[in-house]
Amino acid sequence: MGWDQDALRAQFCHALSEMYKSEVPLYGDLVDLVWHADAKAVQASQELGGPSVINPDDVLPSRNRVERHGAIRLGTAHELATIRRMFAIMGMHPVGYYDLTTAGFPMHATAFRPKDRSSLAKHPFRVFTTVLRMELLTERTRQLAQAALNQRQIFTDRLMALIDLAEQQNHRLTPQQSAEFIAEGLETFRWHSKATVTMPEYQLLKAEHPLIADIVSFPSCHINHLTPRTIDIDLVQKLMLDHGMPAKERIEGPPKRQCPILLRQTSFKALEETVYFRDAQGAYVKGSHTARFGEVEQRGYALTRKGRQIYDRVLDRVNREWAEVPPQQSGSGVTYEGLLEKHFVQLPDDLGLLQAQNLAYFCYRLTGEAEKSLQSGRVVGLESMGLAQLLENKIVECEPIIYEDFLPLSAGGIFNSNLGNKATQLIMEADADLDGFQRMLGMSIIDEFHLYEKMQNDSLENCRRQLGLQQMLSV
Ligand code: OOG
Ligand code: NI
Repeated sequence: MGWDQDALRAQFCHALSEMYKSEVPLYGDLVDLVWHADAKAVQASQELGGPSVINPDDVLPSRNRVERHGAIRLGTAHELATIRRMFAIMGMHPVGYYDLTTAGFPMHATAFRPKDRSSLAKHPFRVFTTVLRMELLTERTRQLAQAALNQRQIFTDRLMALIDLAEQQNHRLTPQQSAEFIAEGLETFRWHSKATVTMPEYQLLKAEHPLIADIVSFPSCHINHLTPRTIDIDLVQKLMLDHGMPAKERIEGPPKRQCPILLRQTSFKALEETVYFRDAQGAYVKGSHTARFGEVEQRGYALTRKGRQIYDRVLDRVNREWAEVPPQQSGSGVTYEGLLEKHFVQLPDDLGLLQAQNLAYFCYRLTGEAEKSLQSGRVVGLESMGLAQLLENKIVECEPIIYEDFLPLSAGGIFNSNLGNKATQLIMEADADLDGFQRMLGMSIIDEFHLYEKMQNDSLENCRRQLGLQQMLSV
């Protein structure tokens, strides 16, 4: 078979998932549970009948069944730049900048993912990639972190050679090289229980922030979670609790809605695992580390900048009100979910309104009717119609575009639930540092809104051409 970047990405994701299942068996249980929940959700909707019946072929195309995201945490510019080169070979590019100081972490992030529609449709594997911000650490921790990070090499020599080779070959690998690339690439993400620092050093790092210790203390950048996608996250949350999994307290992101938006996430909490530290005599002493977990996500529609502003504002309001609910009043009937429901009415829960008010992104296409009419002759009066009328007259139809990215506050919630809710607040009056991130990365980050807008505009341009219209169509 010839070169197929999408297939390489799919194979890598599958291999990583298998490796993580063997490392963290509870993740395998979670994947099974998601399959079970999705099957149940489809069945329940079919029994219910009516317009909301889920057609498994629509909702669970091959993409949903294989869909995963993962997360890694890096320490240095060299690590970030090399990961960028490695992911590029699999058609994954840095999209979006996430400032995590807003959630209280001395870190920032991007997501490596496919960027065009056809690659996303084939396999949307994405990796949330966090980098430590050295300048935000205290002097002592920074020195320790730098020393530990400078002596580790998270990429095998063979992987480095394969990356060089691929870059010389126009980002292509032979089948033999692809197989090697997967095997060598997995090593970067593999778990190692032998720390590169001593126990006192680990404790020092951890006291400043548990995530600093996680990033700095080990010889690889172990994958810290993988996340299958579900069509019913509320059911998954319930099943996790029923099965006695250590589920986090609540689902992150927007509430359950008719029109799902952005991203809802939940996870089982990180497990405490045995690790070994070398002592002054070179002998290993037993300790423990808590970092690795399993997560589930339900994806909804991508919001425009305008829609996203409303989302951010509403969520901020909810969080502020929630922070004001005194703990002793937890029996007062005020729940976080209740606040979400109450305030999210500000964001229309109706496909037509989301479209008409330009709050979400859509792909447009001609209706079957319109295509037939066009084939049998000209459709008159088109020139005077704008997009709204074309939609109203059922000449054009639209479908919401799925959100392919992440949410910084939700990420913070996921991080936090894995820190035993100790939420160590460190420096954090710090500003975002997109420039600094891009310097470490060695290239610019792609703006996610730009990608959605382009998909929408391309689809509108297609409609325009098919209809033979002069003027451009816009929302
Ligand atoms: C990344 C947390 C962010 C998500 O789904 O929002 C994330 C991490 O824990 O390293 O994966
Ligand atoms: Ni995640």
